[in-house]
Amino acid sequence: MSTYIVGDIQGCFDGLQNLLKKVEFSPTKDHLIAVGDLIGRGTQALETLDYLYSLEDNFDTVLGNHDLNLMAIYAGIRKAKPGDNLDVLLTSSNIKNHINWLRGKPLALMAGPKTLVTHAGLYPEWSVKKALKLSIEVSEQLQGKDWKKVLANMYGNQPAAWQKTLLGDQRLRFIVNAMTRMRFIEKKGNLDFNCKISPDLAPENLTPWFNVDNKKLKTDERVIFGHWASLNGNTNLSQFCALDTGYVWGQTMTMLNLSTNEIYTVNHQD
Ligand SMILES: [Mn+2]
Repeated sequence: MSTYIVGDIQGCFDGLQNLLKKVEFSPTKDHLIAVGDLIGRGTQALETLDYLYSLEDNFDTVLGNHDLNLMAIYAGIRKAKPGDNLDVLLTSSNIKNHINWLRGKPLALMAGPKTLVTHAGLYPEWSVKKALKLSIEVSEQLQGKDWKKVLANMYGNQPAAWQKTLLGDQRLRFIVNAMTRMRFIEKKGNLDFNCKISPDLAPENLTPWFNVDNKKLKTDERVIFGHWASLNGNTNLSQFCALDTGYVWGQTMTMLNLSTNEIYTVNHQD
């Protein structure tokens, strides 16, 4: 049995299948974990969710911003943009099932004893344990009967920095933003939501979250994440593994074999 972690799929079912073929993935023996953004922009959203759902207990995922966006569109809170390519999925008879399935997925999970997976990364003031605890806080809300209200209150860029004393919608919004939208951090721990480019090209006042010293992260712990295609898989730190390599943008999809640390990629074929 092998455990594989795949970067952002974003509705690119063919790319996922090519990658699974490459590693000779067994849907009954192996385990697949996704870093979130299962759908969004790619044209095979329905096929992707149907397939991942069919893997049952051999599949796990964390939620990404696009997955939450899908839930919000289904709930009538957001309007789908044409570029989201979600219409076939949203009008399919499987959508209710898939939404309920996604509502049960966490923002953070452990892929191994020391390996945290989240969509965007680990906010530098949080330990792995703290991130897991905060993920449970949000999951409880998403699984509760008021989940649509929770999603409606989730949108916004404030508060920009974490404080333990945050409560209610503000607390939830920050946790969701940090785990699903974070890239750069400004001074004082403020999340920046505008800059999506590679760190080499970014303004000086912005630091990638993984370059901000995290005193609560142990040296033998690892964070695996997606979301940031312009990193192109590079953090230059072995502790932080970036798996979004921009397949939906015509680049590559990346998969990590957790047991061997081997990286596999497939190119986008138009
Ligand atoms: Mn994302």
